[in-house]
Amino acid sequence: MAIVIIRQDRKIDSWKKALVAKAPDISIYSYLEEHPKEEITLACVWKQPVDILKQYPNLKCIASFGAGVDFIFKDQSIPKHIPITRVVDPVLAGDMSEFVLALILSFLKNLNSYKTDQLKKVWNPREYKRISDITVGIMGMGALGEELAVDLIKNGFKVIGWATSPKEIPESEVYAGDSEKNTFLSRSNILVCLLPLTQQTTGILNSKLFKELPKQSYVINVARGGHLVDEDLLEYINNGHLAGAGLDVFHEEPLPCEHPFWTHPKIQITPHVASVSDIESVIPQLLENYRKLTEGKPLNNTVNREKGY
Ligand code: NDP
Ligand code: OXD
Repeated sequence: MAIVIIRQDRKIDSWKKALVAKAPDISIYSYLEEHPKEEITLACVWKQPVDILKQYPNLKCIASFGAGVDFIFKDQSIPKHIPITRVVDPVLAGDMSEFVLALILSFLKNLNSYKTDQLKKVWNPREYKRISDITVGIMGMGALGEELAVDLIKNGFKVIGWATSPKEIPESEVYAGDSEKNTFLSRSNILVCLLPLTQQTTGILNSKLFKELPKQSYVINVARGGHLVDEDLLEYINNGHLAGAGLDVFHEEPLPCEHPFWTHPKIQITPHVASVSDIESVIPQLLENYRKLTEGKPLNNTVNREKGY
Protein backbone atom coordinates (compact mmCIF):
# COMPACT_ATOMS: atom_id res chain seq x y z
CA MET A 1 0.00 0.00 0.00
CA ALA A 2 1.36 3.45 -0.87
CA ILE A 3 0.40 7.03 -1.66
CA VAL A 4 1.01 8.94 -4.89
CA ILE A 5 0.85 12.73 -5.06
CA ILE A 6 -0.40 14.09 -8.37
CA ARG A 7 -0.47 17.84 -8.90
CA GLN A 8 0.89 19.90 -11.77
CA ASP A 9 2.09 22.90 -9.83
CA ARG A 10 5.18 23.97 -7.97
CA LYS A 11 3.78 22.70 -4.66
CA ILE A 12 4.32 18.99 -5.31
CA ASP A 13 7.67 18.87 -3.48
CA SER A 14 6.48 20.73 -0.39
CA TRP A 15 3.43 18.45 0.00
CA LYS A 16 5.60 15.37 -0.44
CA LYS A 17 8.20 16.60 2.07
CA ALA A 18 5.56 17.40 4.67
CA LEU A 19 3.71 14.09 4.17
CA VAL A 20 6.92 12.06 4.45
CA ALA A 21 7.92 13.99 7.59
CA LYS A 22 4.57 13.22 9.25
CA ALA A 23 4.41 9.58 8.09
CA PRO A 24 7.92 8.15 7.61
CA ASP A 25 6.46 4.62 7.76
CA ILE A 26 4.35 5.10 4.60
CA SER A 27 5.70 4.89 1.03
CA ILE A 28 4.85 8.24 -0.54
CA TYR A 29 5.74 9.13 -4.13
CA SER A 30 5.48 12.07 -6.47
CA TYR A 31 3.89 10.95 -9.74
CA LEU A 32 6.90 12.48 -11.51
CA GLU A 33 9.37 9.97 -10.03
CA GLU A 34 9.75 6.24 -10.74
CA HIS A 35 7.21 4.45 -8.54
CA PRO A 36 5.53 1.06 -8.28
CA LYS A 37 2.08 1.79 -9.75
CA GLU A 38 0.51 -1.47 -8.53
CA GLU A 39 1.32 -0.55 -4.88
CA ILE A 40 -0.59 2.72 -4.95
CA THR A 41 -3.85 2.62 -3.01
CA LEU A 42 -4.37 6.35 -2.35
CA ALA A 43 -3.91 9.12 -4.94
CA CYS A 44 -3.84 12.66 -3.53
CA VAL A 45 -4.65 14.92 -6.46
CA TRP A 46 -5.05 18.52 -7.54
CA LYS A 47 -5.94 19.10 -11.21
CA GLN A 48 -4.39 15.80 -12.27
CA PRO A 49 -3.44 15.17 -15.91
CA VAL A 50 -6.37 13.63 -17.82
CA ASP A 51 -6.63 9.83 -17.57
CA ILE A 52 -3.55 9.46 -15.34
CA LEU A 53 -5.51 7.65 -12.61
CA LYS A 54 -6.02 4.67 -14.94
CA GLN A 55 -2.39 3.78 -14.41
CA TYR A 56 -3.04 2.61 -10.84
CA PRO A 57 -4.71 -0.83 -10.94
CA ASN A 58 -5.11 -1.15 -7.15
CA LEU A 59 -6.31 2.37 -6.38
CA LYS A 60 -8.76 2.39 -3.45
CA CYS A 61 -9.35 6.11 -2.91
CA ILE A 62 -8.82 9.48 -4.59
CA ALA A 63 -8.31 12.43 -2.24
CA SER A 64 -8.67 16.00 -3.45
CA PHE A 65 -6.06 18.38 -2.04
CA GLY A 66 -8.80 20.99 -1.91
CA ALA A 67 -12.46 21.41 -1.04
CA GLY A 68 -13.57 21.15 -4.66
CA VAL A 69 -13.67 17.87 -6.61
CA ASP A 70 -14.99 19.04 -9.99
CA PHE A 71 -11.59 18.49 -11.62
CA ILE A 72 -11.62 14.84 -10.51
CA PHE A 73 -15.01 14.23 -12.13
CA LYS A 74 -13.61 15.45 -15.45
CA ASP A 75 -12.00 12.00 -15.69
CA GLN A 76 -14.94 9.85 -16.80
CA SER A 77 -12.89 6.66 -16.51
CA ILE A 78 -12.76 6.60 -12.68
CA PRO A 79 -14.60 3.46 -11.54
CA LYS A 80 -17.72 4.20 -9.48
CA HIS A 81 -16.62 2.03 -6.55
CA ILE A 82 -13.55 4.18 -5.80
CA PRO A 83 -14.43 6.71 -3.09
CA ILE A 84 -13.45 10.35 -3.54
CA THR A 85 -12.67 12.51 -0.52
CA ARG A 86 -12.16 16.25 -0.17
CA VAL A 87 -10.80 18.76 2.31
CA VAL A 88 -13.12 20.04 5.01
CA ASP A 89 -10.97 22.18 7.24
CA PRO A 90 -11.58 25.06 9.67
CA VAL A 91 -8.44 26.85 8.47
CA LEU A 92 -9.68 26.72 4.85
CA ALA A 93 -13.09 28.00 5.97
CA GLY A 94 -11.55 30.78 8.08
CA ASP A 95 -9.33 31.91 5.22
CA MET A 96 -12.31 32.01 2.85
CA SER A 97 -14.30 34.16 5.28
CA GLU A 98 -11.43 36.63 5.68
CA PHE A 99 -11.03 36.89 1.91
CA VAL A 100 -14.71 37.47 1.18
CA LEU A 101 -14.94 39.98 4.02
CA ALA A 102 -11.99 41.87 2.50
CA LEU A 103 -13.71 41.98 -0.91
CA ILE A 104 -16.99 43.13 0.58
CA LEU A 105 -15.40 45.95 2.61
CA SER A 106 -13.34 46.99 -0.39
CA PHE A 107 -16.58 47.28 -2.39
CA LEU A 108 -18.48 49.17 0.33
CA LYS A 109 -15.68 51.71 0.73
CA ASN A 110 -14.80 52.01 -3.02
CA LEU A 111 -11.18 50.92 -2.51
CA ASN A 112 -10.87 49.40 -5.98
CA SER A 113 -12.07 52.64 -7.60
CA TYR A 114 -9.65 54.71 -5.48
CA LYS A 115 -6.75 52.54 -6.67
CA THR A 116 -7.76 53.31 -10.26
CA ASP A 117 -8.06 57.03 -9.39
CA GLN A 118 -4.64 56.96 -7.70
CA LEU A 119 -2.94 55.59 -10.80
CA LYS A 120 -4.43 58.53 -12.74
CA LYS A 121 -3.76 61.04 -9.89
CA VAL A 122 -7.48 61.81 -9.66
CA TRP A 123 -8.93 63.18 -6.37
CA ASN A 124 -12.54 61.99 -6.46
CA PRO A 125 -14.41 61.44 -3.16
CA ARG A 126 -17.27 58.95 -3.69
CA GLU A 127 -20.34 58.02 -1.66
CA TYR A 128 -19.72 54.95 0.45
CA LYS A 129 -21.99 52.25 1.87
CA ARG A 130 -22.24 50.91 5.41
CA ILE A 131 -22.43 47.33 6.67
CA SER A 132 -25.90 48.11 8.03
CA ASP A 133 -27.11 48.98 4.48
CA ILE A 134 -26.26 45.56 3.12
CA THR A 135 -27.72 42.06 2.93
CA VAL A 136 -25.21 39.46 1.79
CA GLY A 137 -26.66 36.44 -0.03
CA ILE A 138 -24.51 33.32 0.02
CA MET A 139 -25.17 30.68 -2.66
CA GLY A 140 -23.97 27.39 -1.19
CA MET A 141 -24.30 26.94 2.56
CA GLY A 142 -21.83 24.10 3.00
CA ALA A 143 -18.59 23.97 4.97
CA LEU A 144 -17.40 27.33 3.59
CA GLY A 145 -20.71 29.14 3.10
CA GLU A 146 -21.92 28.44 6.62
CA GLU A 147 -18.68 29.64 8.24
CA LEU A 148 -18.83 32.76 6.07
CA ALA A 149 -22.42 33.41 7.18
CA VAL A 150 -21.48 33.13 10.85
CA ASP A 151 -18.45 35.42 10.44
CA LEU A 152 -20.37 38.07 8.48
CA ILE A 153 -23.15 38.08 11.07
CA LYS A 154 -20.50 38.61 13.78
CA ASN A 155 -19.34 41.62 11.76
CA GLY A 156 -22.82 43.11 11.71
CA PHE A 157 -24.03 42.07 8.24
CA LYS A 158 -27.51 40.82 7.48
CA VAL A 159 -26.95 37.43 5.84
CA ILE A 160 -29.19 35.09 3.88
CA GLY A 161 -28.26 31.80 2.24
CA TRP A 162 -29.35 29.39 -0.47
CA ALA A 163 -28.76 25.64 -0.69
CA THR A 164 -30.55 22.53 -1.92
CA SER A 165 -31.87 21.69 1.55
CA PRO A 166 -33.16 23.89 4.39
CA LYS A 167 -30.76 24.78 7.25
CA GLU A 168 -30.98 26.39 10.65
CA ILE A 169 -28.40 29.16 11.03
CA PRO A 170 -28.95 31.59 13.90
CA GLU A 171 -29.87 35.13 12.75
CA SER A 172 -29.95 34.04 9.13
CA GLU A 173 -32.56 32.78 6.72
CA VAL A 174 -31.59 29.98 4.38
CA TYR A 175 -33.67 29.50 1.25
CA ALA A 176 -33.79 26.08 -0.37
CA GLY A 177 -34.10 24.86 -3.93
CA ASP A 178 -35.13 26.43 -7.21
CA SER A 179 -38.57 27.50 -5.95
CA GLU A 180 -36.99 29.87 -3.38
CA LYS A 181 -34.07 31.04 -5.50
CA ASN A 182 -35.61 34.24 -6.83
CA THR A 183 -36.78 35.40 -3.40
CA PHE A 184 -33.24 34.83 -2.16
CA LEU A 185 -31.75 36.74 -5.09
CA SER A 186 -34.18 39.67 -4.76
CA ARG A 187 -32.81 40.31 -1.24
CA SER A 188 -29.06 39.96 -2.02
CA ASN A 189 -27.20 43.28 -2.35
CA ILE A 190 -23.98 41.32 -2.44
CA LEU A 191 -24.10 37.83 -3.92
CA VAL A 192 -21.33 35.40 -2.97
CA CYS A 193 -21.03 32.16 -4.94
CA LEU A 194 -19.71 29.27 -2.85
CA LEU A 195 -21.39 26.45 -4.74
CA PRO A 196 -19.60 23.33 -5.91
CA LEU A 197 -19.30 23.09 -9.71
CA THR A 198 -21.75 20.40 -10.86
CA GLN A 199 -24.02 19.85 -13.86
CA GLN A 200 -26.76 21.78 -12.02
CA THR A 201 -24.59 24.76 -11.08
CA THR A 202 -22.54 25.20 -14.26
CA GLY A 203 -23.31 28.64 -15.73
CA ILE A 204 -25.66 29.50 -12.86
CA LEU A 205 -24.30 33.07 -12.64
CA ASN A 206 -25.96 34.28 -15.85
CA SER A 207 -28.22 37.09 -17.14
CA LYS A 208 -31.38 35.39 -15.87
CA LEU A 209 -29.94 35.35 -12.35
CA PHE A 210 -28.40 38.86 -12.50
CA LYS A 211 -31.81 40.25 -13.55
CA GLU A 212 -33.28 39.04 -10.24
CA LEU A 213 -30.70 40.87 -8.10
CA PRO A 214 -31.48 44.36 -6.77
CA LYS A 215 -30.04 47.18 -8.86
CA GLN A 216 -26.39 48.00 -8.08
CA SER A 217 -25.67 44.61 -6.50
CA TYR A 218 -22.12 43.31 -6.32
CA VAL A 219 -21.23 39.75 -7.36
CA ILE A 220 -18.42 37.75 -5.77
CA ASN A 221 -17.37 34.44 -7.31
CA VAL A 222 -14.91 32.50 -5.17
CA ALA A 223 -16.17 29.05 -6.19
CA ARG A 224 -15.31 28.06 -9.78
CA GLY A 225 -15.00 29.91 -13.09
CA GLY A 226 -17.50 27.48 -14.63
CA HIS A 227 -20.30 28.97 -12.52
CA LEU A 228 -20.09 32.27 -14.38
CA VAL A 229 -21.16 33.21 -17.89
CA ASP A 230 -18.49 35.86 -18.45
CA GLU A 231 -20.32 37.74 -21.25
CA ASP A 232 -23.50 37.99 -19.14
CA LEU A 233 -21.57 39.50 -16.23
CA LEU A 234 -19.94 42.05 -18.53
CA GLU A 235 -23.33 42.93 -20.04
CA TYR A 236 -24.96 43.45 -16.63
CA ILE A 237 -22.08 45.53 -15.29
CA ASN A 238 -21.86 47.60 -18.48
CA ASN A 239 -25.62 48.24 -18.58
CA GLY A 240 -25.44 49.56 -14.99
CA HIS A 241 -27.57 46.86 -13.34
CA LEU A 242 -24.63 45.46 -11.38
CA ALA A 243 -22.16 47.68 -9.52
CA GLY A 244 -19.24 45.34 -10.17
CA ALA A 245 -17.70 42.02 -9.29
CA GLY A 246 -14.90 40.38 -7.36
CA LEU A 247 -13.67 37.26 -9.14
CA ASP A 248 -11.10 34.78 -7.83
CA VAL A 249 -11.78 31.89 -10.22
CA PHE A 250 -11.98 31.65 -14.01
CA HIS A 251 -12.85 29.28 -16.85
CA GLU A 252 -9.20 29.25 -17.80
CA GLU A 253 -6.50 29.79 -15.16
CA PRO A 254 -4.28 31.76 -15.45
CA LEU A 255 -6.82 34.15 -16.96
CA PRO A 256 -5.72 34.74 -20.59
CA CYS A 257 -4.08 38.17 -21.13
CA GLU A 258 -6.66 39.25 -23.72
CA HIS A 259 -9.64 38.61 -21.40
CA PRO A 260 -11.69 41.79 -20.79
CA PHE A 261 -11.85 41.12 -17.01
CA TRP A 262 -8.18 42.19 -16.69
CA THR A 263 -8.85 45.79 -17.54
CA HIS A 264 -12.45 46.31 -16.47
CA PRO A 265 -12.55 49.13 -13.89
CA LYS A 266 -15.46 47.56 -11.99
CA ILE A 267 -14.03 44.06 -11.80
CA GLN A 268 -11.55 43.09 -9.13
CA ILE A 269 -9.66 39.93 -10.05
CA THR A 270 -7.39 37.72 -7.93
CA PRO A 271 -5.48 34.57 -8.99
CA HIS A 272 -7.48 31.77 -7.28
CA VAL A 273 -6.16 32.58 -3.83
CA ALA A 274 -9.32 33.12 -1.79
CA SER A 275 -8.47 30.15 0.39
CA VAL A 276 -5.58 27.82 -0.23
CA SER A 277 -5.28 24.38 1.45
CA ASP A 278 -2.90 24.74 4.36
CA ILE A 279 -0.32 21.92 4.36
CA GLU A 280 0.00 21.61 8.15
CA SER A 281 -3.74 21.56 8.65
CA VAL A 282 -4.68 19.26 5.76
CA ILE A 283 -1.98 16.57 6.04
CA PRO A 284 -3.40 14.99 9.23
CA GLN A 285 -6.75 14.46 7.50
CA LEU A 286 -5.13 12.89 4.43
CA LEU A 287 -3.14 10.52 6.64
CA GLU A 288 -6.12 9.72 8.84
CA ASN A 289 -8.04 8.62 5.77
CA TYR A 290 -5.07 6.60 4.54
CA ARG A 291 -4.97 4.73 7.88
CA LYS A 292 -8.74 4.18 7.75
CA LEU A 293 -8.34 2.82 4.22
CA THR A 294 -5.69 0.32 5.35
CA GLU A 295 -7.94 -0.76 8.24
CA GLY A 296 -11.02 -1.00 6.03
CA LYS A 297 -12.87 1.66 8.05
CA PRO A 298 -15.30 4.27 6.59
CA LEU A 299 -13.50 7.37 5.30
CA ASN A 300 -14.05 10.98 6.37
CA ASN A 301 -15.30 13.70 4.02
CA THR A 302 -16.36 11.48 1.15
CA VAL A 303 -18.07 13.03 -1.83
CA ASN A 304 -21.51 11.93 -3.04
CA ARG A 305 -20.85 10.66 -6.57
CA GLU A 306 -24.48 11.11 -7.61
CA LYS A 307 -24.65 14.74 -6.48
CA GLY A 308 -21.12 15.53 -7.68
CA TYR A 309 -20.04 17.24 -4.43
P1 NDP B 1 -19.86 21.97 0.36
O1 NDP B 1 -20.03 20.74 -0.45
O2 NDP B 1 -19.61 21.82 1.83
O3 NDP B 1 -21.15 22.92 0.20
C1 NDP B 1 -21.81 23.07 -1.00
C2 NDP B 1 -23.11 23.84 -0.75
O4 NDP B 1 -23.71 24.13 -2.01
C3 NDP B 1 -24.14 23.04 0.05
O5 NDP B 1 -24.80 23.88 0.96
C4 NDP B 1 -25.11 22.55 -1.01
O6 NDP B 1 -26.45 22.38 -0.56
C5 NDP B 1 -25.07 23.72 -1.99
N1 NDP B 1 -25.47 23.28 -3.33
C6 NDP B 1 -24.91 22.34 -4.13
N2 NDP B 1 -25.57 22.24 -5.29
C7 NDP B 1 -26.58 23.13 -5.23
C8 NDP B 1 -27.62 23.49 -6.12
N3 NDP B 1 -27.76 22.90 -7.32
N4 NDP B 1 -28.49 24.45 -5.72
C9 NDP B 1 -28.38 25.03 -4.49
N5 NDP B 1 -27.40 24.74 -3.61
C10 NDP B 1 -26.52 23.80 -3.97
O7 NDP B 1 -18.68 22.79 -0.32
P2 NDP B 1 -17.63 23.79 0.37
O8 NDP B 1 -18.41 24.82 1.12
O9 NDP B 1 -16.60 23.04 1.11
O10 NDP B 1 -16.93 24.43 -0.92
C11 NDP B 1 -17.66 25.09 -1.93
C12 NDP B 1 -16.80 25.35 -3.15
O11 NDP B 1 -15.88 26.40 -2.91
C13 NDP B 1 -15.88 24.19 -3.58
O12 NDP B 1 -16.60 23.21 -4.32
C14 NDP B 1 -14.83 24.88 -4.42
O13 NDP B 1 -15.22 24.88 -5.76
C15 NDP B 1 -14.83 26.32 -3.89
N6 NDP B 1 -13.55 26.68 -3.25
C16 NDP B 1 -12.83 27.73 -3.76
C17 NDP B 1 -11.65 28.12 -3.17
C18 NDP B 1 -10.89 29.30 -3.68
O14 NDP B 1 -9.76 29.53 -3.23
N7 NDP B 1 -11.43 30.09 -4.57
C19 NDP B 1 -11.12 27.43 -1.99
C20 NDP B 1 -11.95 26.36 -1.52
C21 NDP B 1 -13.12 26.00 -2.15
P3 NDP B 1 -26.83 21.26 0.54
O15 NDP B 1 -26.16 21.71 1.81
O16 NDP B 1 -28.30 21.34 0.63
O17 NDP B 1 -26.27 19.98 0.01
C1 OXD C 1 -10.35 24.28 -3.41
C2 OXD C 1 -9.71 25.42 -4.07
O1 OXD C 1 -11.28 23.71 -3.98
O2 OXD C 1 -8.62 25.84 -3.62
O3 OXD C 1 -9.94 23.95 -2.28
O4 OXD C 1 -10.23 25.96 -5.03
